[in-house]
Amino acid sequence: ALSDQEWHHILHVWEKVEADLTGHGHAVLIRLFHDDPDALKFFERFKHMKPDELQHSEDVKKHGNTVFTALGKIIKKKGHHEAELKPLAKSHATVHKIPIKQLEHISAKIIDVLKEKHPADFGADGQAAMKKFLDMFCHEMAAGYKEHGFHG
Ligand code: HNN
Repeated sequence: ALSDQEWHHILHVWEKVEADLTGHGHAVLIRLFHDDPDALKFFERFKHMKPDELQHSEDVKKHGNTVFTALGKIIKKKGHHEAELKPLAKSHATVHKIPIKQLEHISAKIIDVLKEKHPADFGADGQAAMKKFLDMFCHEMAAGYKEHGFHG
């Protein structure tokens, strides 16, 4: 579990993120698709787009907002996020079939983007706390996946 101090660090940088959830989510997705083009194949709607199209796609922006809105809702529960996580584990296991590796990849990109966009509000302690949270998130998603028989 995370300490109050760790949640404080995470919520502090998240306040900055919320000024532009779409921009942050979009930046993370673009980074993910650039560094790991395999990630694109999970998106029927994006998988034929070239880098330049991805960069300008309203649909990719909208999905960035979806992902970051979901993440924010979980973060704000400060560990009491069962009700938010369960349906996500179910849909990502049974409908989207997203391997846990992809969740781990995007976690690393989230930290990279926050480091770049908020150097003053996301120092070593904040980065460590966010990593701990995202590791926990991936771990709990993996546990949820298993309940649905998906071992991705
Ligand atoms: O559960 C749902 O299907 C609702 C939509 C949703 C949400 C709230 C999705 C989602 C979809 C459906 C998009 C749609 O219908 O518009 C798809 C195809 N995801 C994907 C695919 C891949 C994917 Mn994710 N998600 N998501 C969320 C919410 C959060 C969320 N998703 C994630 C990753 C890493 C990938 C593979 C690249 C992802 C993460 C990390 C999060 C954050 C909690």
